[in-house]
Amino acid sequence: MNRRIIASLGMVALMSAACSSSAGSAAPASASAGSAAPASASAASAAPAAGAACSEATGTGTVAASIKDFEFQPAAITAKVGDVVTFTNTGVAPHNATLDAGGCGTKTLQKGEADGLRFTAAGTYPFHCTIHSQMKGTITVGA
Ligand SMILES: [Cu+2]
Repeated sequence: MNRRIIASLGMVALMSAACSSSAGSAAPASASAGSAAPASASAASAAPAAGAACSEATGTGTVAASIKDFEFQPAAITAKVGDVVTFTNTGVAPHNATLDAGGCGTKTLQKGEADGLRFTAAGTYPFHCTIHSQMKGTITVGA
C-alpha cells in the first residue's frame, strides 16, 4: 500500500515537473509581459509565432507614430505590407509597442528613442505597452 502511494506521488512529481518546464518554455513572452523592460527584448527574439508577420526593424520607417506619456498617437495606425511602423517615444517614461499576440515588439524606448516594426502580412494587430498595460493601440496592415 505504502509503495503504491509513494509510486504515485513520484508520478505526480514527474508529471508536474514535465508540465511546468514545457509551459515555461512555451510562452515566455506573455508570462513576462506584465513585468517590465526586459520583456520586449525576449519577446522580440523568442517566439516566431506572431513574429512571422512582424519583425523588429531599427531605423526610420514609412509610417510614423509617437508614444507620449501614456498613449500611442495615433492609437489606430494604418500601414501596408512591407512598411515599417516606427514609434518614437516623446514622453518621459520608458515605453514600448508589443503585439498582444506576442512574438514581436519594439525595444523599450527611453525618451527620444525610436524603434520600428516591419509587417510582412496583412492583418489587424492589437498592441500595447508591456510596462503600462493600459496603453493600447491597433495596427491595421493592408495588402
Ligand atoms: Cu508605456
